Amino acid sequence: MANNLMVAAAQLGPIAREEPRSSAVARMITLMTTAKNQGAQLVVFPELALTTFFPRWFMQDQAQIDSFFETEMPGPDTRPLFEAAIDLGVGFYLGYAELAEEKGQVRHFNTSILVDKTGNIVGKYRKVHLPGHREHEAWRQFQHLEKRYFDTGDLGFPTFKAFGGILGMCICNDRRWPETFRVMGLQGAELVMLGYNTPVHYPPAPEHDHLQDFHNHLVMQASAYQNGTWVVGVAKAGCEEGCDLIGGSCIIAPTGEIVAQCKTLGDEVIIHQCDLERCREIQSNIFDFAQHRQPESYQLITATKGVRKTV
Ligand code: ING
Repeated sequence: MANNLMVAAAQLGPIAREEPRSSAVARMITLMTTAKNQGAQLVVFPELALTTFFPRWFMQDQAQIDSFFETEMPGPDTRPLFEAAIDLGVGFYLGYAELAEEKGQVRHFNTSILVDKTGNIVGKYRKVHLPGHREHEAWRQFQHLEKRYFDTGDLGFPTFKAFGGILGMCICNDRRWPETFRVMGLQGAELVMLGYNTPVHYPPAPEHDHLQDFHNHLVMQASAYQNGTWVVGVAKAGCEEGCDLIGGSCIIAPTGEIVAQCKTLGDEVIIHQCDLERCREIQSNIFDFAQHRQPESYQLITATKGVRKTV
């Protein structure tokens, strides 16, 4: 018995540093409307979709840094997106920079939310794997200061019962770490959504620049297959403030097959009918965790952060 969910990936082209949130929101409403017209029930937007990818610049003035963050969600700039979703009757994943005051502390997170078709936030995730560095590194063509501007996500990798299935979220660099998807796989995730901002040029290893698109799909396809889950990966793409970002937004089946892929580096919608029941083909067979996993042999995975040589 199929359990179909029409999912759209709404890729964004570049967002200029001076582009107001209202402009990014207007572009996302256009994409959401296009997706709805093609039958979408759920629309996935990129990571940090409201502003330019600001970690590419070194900033010291906290007010300037905080200008890229949202203090409320929805807020005045994002409410139109929520209202459009309610009018259209679609849900969405949104990546944004979250400024939170919790237990008397101000925290900064690279966050995503899952919003249902009535405009309720039914899920929140805060990015765990923060790539890049903390201090200005002049040798780099551009900075990647996520470790400077964001706190490590403190919500783990939760899953959410929504849209008729078990859904999970992660963000960008998280997709490169198999632990991300396995933790959600062990919760029975059937569809994992993620947004990304991935530069073509990777300063520490420029000899890998030509492999960025390959690595992007490699990790998402492997993670989909190894956990028997649908994966929807959505780029902020194109040349953004002089920095080339990869595209390659795609929808991947639990078999690891890419079933839909963006062809441009701009604002673009792709859509696919995701039968969540197809997860069973993998989760009840080759990756039936209860039948085949041997956790007693995996203890090192959580016992140590870095390499602990045994020879
Ligand atoms: N961006 C990049 C990503 O993980 C990166 C950082 C680029 C890491 C290229 C390795 C190679 O896709 C974010 N925002 O995490």
